[in-house]
Amino acid sequence: MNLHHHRQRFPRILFLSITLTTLCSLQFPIPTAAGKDRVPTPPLPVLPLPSFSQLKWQQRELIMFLHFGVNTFTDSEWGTGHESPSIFDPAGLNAAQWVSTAAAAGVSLVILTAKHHDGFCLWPSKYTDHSVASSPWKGGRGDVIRELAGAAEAHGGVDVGLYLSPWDRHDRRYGKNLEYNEYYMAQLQELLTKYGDVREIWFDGAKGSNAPNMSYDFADWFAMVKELQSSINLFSDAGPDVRWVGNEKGFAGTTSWSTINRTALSIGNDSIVDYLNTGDPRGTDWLPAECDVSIRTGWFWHKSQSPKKLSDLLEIYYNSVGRNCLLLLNVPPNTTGLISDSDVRRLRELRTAIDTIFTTNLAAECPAKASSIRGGKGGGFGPENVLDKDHLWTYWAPSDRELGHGHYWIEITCGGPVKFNVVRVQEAIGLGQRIKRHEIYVDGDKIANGTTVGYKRLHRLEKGVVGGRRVRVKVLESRGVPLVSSFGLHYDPYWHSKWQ
Ligand code: FUL
Repeated sequence: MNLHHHRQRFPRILFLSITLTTLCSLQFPIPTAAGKDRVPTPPLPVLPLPSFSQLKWQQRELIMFLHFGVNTFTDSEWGTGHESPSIFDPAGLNAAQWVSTAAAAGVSLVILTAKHHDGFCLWPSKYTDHSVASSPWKGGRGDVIRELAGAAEAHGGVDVGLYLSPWDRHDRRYGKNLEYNEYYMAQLQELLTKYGDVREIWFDGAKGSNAPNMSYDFADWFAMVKELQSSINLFSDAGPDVRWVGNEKGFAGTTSWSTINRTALSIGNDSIVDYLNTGDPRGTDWLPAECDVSIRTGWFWHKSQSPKKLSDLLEIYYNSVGRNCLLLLNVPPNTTGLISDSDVRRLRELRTAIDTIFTTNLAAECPAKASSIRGGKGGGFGPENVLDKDHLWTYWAPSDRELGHGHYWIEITCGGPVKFNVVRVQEAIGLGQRIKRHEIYVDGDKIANGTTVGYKRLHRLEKGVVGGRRVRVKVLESRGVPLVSSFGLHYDPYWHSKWQ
């Protein structure tokens, strides 16, 4: 009796498991008990995740720094703090020109040095007379921040950020902990309550070696900033929202994690620059890197300097935006108070170049397939998502069953050969940064490889233009399953590979 039962059950189990396997491999949406197709849920996020403000920030890609102040008039980079306000007289200052220059370059955020290390304030602060109020500009009634905020509002689409140097070479309170921290807090409060929305605030860690000892109350400053402007991003070497990339060349690491351990960071600490540059796949904090670099040699305007070549700026773009970083490009206004024509022209060229390269995705019409699909075809996670216009929330997700096998791939096959020299890959970072190692193949030949991808990874092909029909992105290692949100093949006419 018992034996008979066993014989009966064995084929049924076999039948059931064959049916399930067949169903899964056909990759149809998973049927529910009620017989209805179940829409598959998104995969679990891999922590940490970006905040809403960090995601908005990341999508800006290119932002602009405006270094402007007494140094503009003294031809120096670090003012002594002894400059007389009488030298500040940018007679033709026109913040609308700064904003329109930024907008034409595709920049959606401009960060102005409200106060640099010299202590001179570009707004009439109530807490010092070392400001525009003591200058001849507009008879002492000017306010550069008001001009910028007004111009940005009038233009629309360009947000304002501010830099307030902690190191102050002018103010006598500097070095007296309580007094200077109070002064700094009071100025922060002015800046964050008088000028509308401020989207980013820069806390610079620089300090001269002979500067008086001073211990900044960063924790209190940061807390107050968030209370006054909840959606602002705070930048410093150590975040809390955006971190320094560890150099001023505009280059992120070839490995570039937006995750890091904040407990390992401190402001103005030279020993952490490499860690800042690469981030940390085991990091418990989402703290993406910002690449700051100047369009000229110096941060401030100098008559003797001119903007970098377009090819250098493109190199910077590929090594920052193309490595999961935001590019903060400094374009310093001159003594007239305008961005010089040469810089305006160079920025326009840069925008034209970026648009020329990236507006057309040569893979856009090519059918895509993948190693597996979460929930099967029609479940919303197919590889076709990597070719749509959304670079964040529609993505290809492989089946969980693939987890740990390490052979995830997506592949596009075009009707005819495509000629390209740039490959773009993007991850759905809203669910965490995952990819640790990847390779790109064209018709079976490996043409590029790398570690991280993050929001955006650009491979400018060393060997120049490649022609092929089938292009595969293979993910060899990842934290959880990889989620690819966008993929592109592009042609960069400005790229002259040393192999060509
Ligand atoms: C540095 C400063 O010392 C430079 O003058 C400049 O402002 C740069 C962005 O940050 O730390």
